Amino acid sequence: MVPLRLLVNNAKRVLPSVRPMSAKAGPLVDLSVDNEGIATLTLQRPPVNSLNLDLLQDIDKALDEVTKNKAKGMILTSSAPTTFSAGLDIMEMYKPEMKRVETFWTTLQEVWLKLFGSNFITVAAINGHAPAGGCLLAMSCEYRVMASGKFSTGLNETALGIVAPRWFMDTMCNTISKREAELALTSGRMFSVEEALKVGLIDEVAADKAECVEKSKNFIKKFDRIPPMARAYTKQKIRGDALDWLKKNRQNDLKEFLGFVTSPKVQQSLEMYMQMLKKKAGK
Ligand code: CO8
Repeated sequence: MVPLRLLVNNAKRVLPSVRPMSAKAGPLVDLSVDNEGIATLTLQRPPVNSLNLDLLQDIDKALDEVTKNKAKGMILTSSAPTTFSAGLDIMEMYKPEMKRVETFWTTLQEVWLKLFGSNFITVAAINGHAPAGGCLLAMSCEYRVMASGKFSTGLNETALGIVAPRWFMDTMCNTISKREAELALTSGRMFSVEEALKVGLIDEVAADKAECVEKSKNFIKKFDRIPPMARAYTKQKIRGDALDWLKKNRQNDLKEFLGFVTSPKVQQSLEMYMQMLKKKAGK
């Protein structure tokens, strides 16, 4: 794996005239920072950015880089034309090798803790479909701008016969009302862009990806006059209960996931679901 590199992002303060910077961060993600200190983390695992172990590990490293380089904000987006992320890679959970699937889940936990709990400002520029784990990533950010189109987002686990982990639910309850979250989670509801906007699952709609990114930057810039420390502490306090729960229950959560993923019934559901996806694609 190519090591992540992130060019210095404090160019505005130190070298005001320096051109916008971009660093190829690795094969599965791209990390760039503009001269205003806004990082863009682009998921680029074709075709649909399904979150396998390698992609999660690259996201994890990229989040460390953004923290280390003190970017003031980060936009999370995707290079795929019509998908933000298809969620967890089902192939990681189908007939899994135990050591790998364990690392897979603990890496997902780590990514969530870093993204949901980041001190820097986070915005998801959702340029396409964002089901399940894709929705989790988007909801873990502080603000969401979604491209208009026939896209959908939501936590569909229940519809697949899966129970979303507690911290997935907490993330949704942090985004929309508990009442709306309960209705959505129990029915595995997928929201159209318009529905997502209405319920507050996304904050703004944009015409296309470029406008998503522009609106995301505008959101980050709104905080230019807010002292960063006060902002970060406030975010930490509001998100504290959910973060503390996972920090204290990581082992149990892993155990629960491993029990789930090794159950024959779940394996059967995953197999049927993969077949359905392939059939849909006419393959
Ligand atoms: N994992 C693996 N492969 C996938 C996934 C996925 N999540 N999604 C799509 N693919 C594959 C397809 O099978 C297809 O493969 P191939 O080219 O070999 O046929 C390829 O990616 C492209 O997919 P599509 O043709 O479907 O692409 P579209 O652009 O038409 O549609 C969508 C994009 C809308 C994203 C569509 O692919 C889709 O709906 N995918 C499934 C999304 C989903 O339901 N994900 C759920 C994953 S589970 C999860 O994230 C949380 C689990 C929590 C576990 C909790 C345990 C306790």
